[in-house]
Amino acid sequence: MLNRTDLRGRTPSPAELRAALPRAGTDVDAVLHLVRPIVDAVRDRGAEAALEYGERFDGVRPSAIRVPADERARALAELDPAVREALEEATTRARKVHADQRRPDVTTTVVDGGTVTERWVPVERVGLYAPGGLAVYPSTVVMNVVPAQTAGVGSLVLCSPPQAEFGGLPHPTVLAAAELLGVDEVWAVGGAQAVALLAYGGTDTDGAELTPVDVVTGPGNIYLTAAKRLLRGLIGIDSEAGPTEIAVLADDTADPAHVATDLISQAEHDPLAASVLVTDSERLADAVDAELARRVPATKHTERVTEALTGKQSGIVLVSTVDDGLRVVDAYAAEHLEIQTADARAVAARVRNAGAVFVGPYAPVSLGDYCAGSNHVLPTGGFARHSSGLSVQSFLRGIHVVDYSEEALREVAGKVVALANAEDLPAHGEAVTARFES
Ligand code: HSO
Ligand code: ZN
Repeated sequence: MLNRTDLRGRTPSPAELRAALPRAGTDVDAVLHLVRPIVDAVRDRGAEAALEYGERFDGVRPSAIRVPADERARALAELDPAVREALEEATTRARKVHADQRRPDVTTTVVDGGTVTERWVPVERVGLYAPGGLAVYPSTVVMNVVPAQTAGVGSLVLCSPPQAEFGGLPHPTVLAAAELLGVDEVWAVGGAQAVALLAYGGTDTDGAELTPVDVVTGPGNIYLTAAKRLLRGLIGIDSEAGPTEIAVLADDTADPAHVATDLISQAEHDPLAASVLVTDSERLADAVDAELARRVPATKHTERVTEALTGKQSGIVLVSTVDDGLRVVDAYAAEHLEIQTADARAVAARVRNAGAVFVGPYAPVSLGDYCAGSNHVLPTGGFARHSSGLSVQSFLRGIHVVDYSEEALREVAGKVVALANAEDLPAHGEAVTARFES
């Protein structure tokens, strides 16, 4: 059922590969003109405008943006104990991994009496986004909150769209996850209007202050991404997230049922999700196709899975060797890359571009989605060539602290003056020499 691209016997350049590979063109620029008026309205009219857009797009208008504390406590009390236990396990594992990401401040002694310290300081206040839409994502609450808390962010706001079914509150599992993790505030607002309200702040319907944040992270639809692009600068953002992607690099040793179920698992997110198999084995390709034909009609979300798998963004890429396959997956730079080959560890160690790599038969992407300890907010659309997934680092700034003694400055004064004069900025040099005029 998957489209095939046959690259056997060809040696395309990375640029040619990128053009030849299946990929959805999500054109964020194309919706900027729709999102700009929303952002402007929220800037000018705050919560009132955000609620109007919520009514239009989510079909419900909560009485206030900020979710009352008792609603959060109730959601947690009513949460299925098995889900609570699973969320706690996911959180514990994520905390373990993210705690190890913390970097110590580093002081370098450049010369006697002259030091530069890189001091890692968390941002003050962040807005985290958990999407609604086709599915609900309490796991995304974990993946956003854990690195922010581990970084030491002082104040956390979680935004999630209001749900008509739940009287204008975000989904109860999202509320429960926020409560479990100790998020400071939850706002019932989604999409572009959520990003704008986080960036500009405003006054809630009950007169309470909605204080702006410094950074907004978390995945969402194309309109939310467009709002992040428009507001970047006023706020910091994580990598722009598009529809989810899985690439599997597999050879003849892979189990076709594993490959097929993993391709289906990510296709389940979105009709625009991408599932790509790269293999040097036509036999495996045929077997995976046969598994898909059998499993897709039986899966719960057949319709969106079928749309995703048969879309132009998904497919099988046939290559001559696993080495050629590595070149293909590097050019593709998938959000998630599974290596299901002989000696998978050695192959995985050679991957250059991917949001996250899953090694061997027992590390499916859905393990990483929930309980591996790794983060699942990852770069999509080829952004893995230049960006990382969400981590503690996403919430820290490295501040250079420069500390020089009189002697250390005197020693280098001539060099500063020479460079300042070379740039025709003599006042820069004079700021140094003035200190040594008696
Ligand atoms: N695969 C998604 C994350 C997710 N999956 C959440 C299930 N729930 C993007 O990495
Ligand atoms: Zn997933």
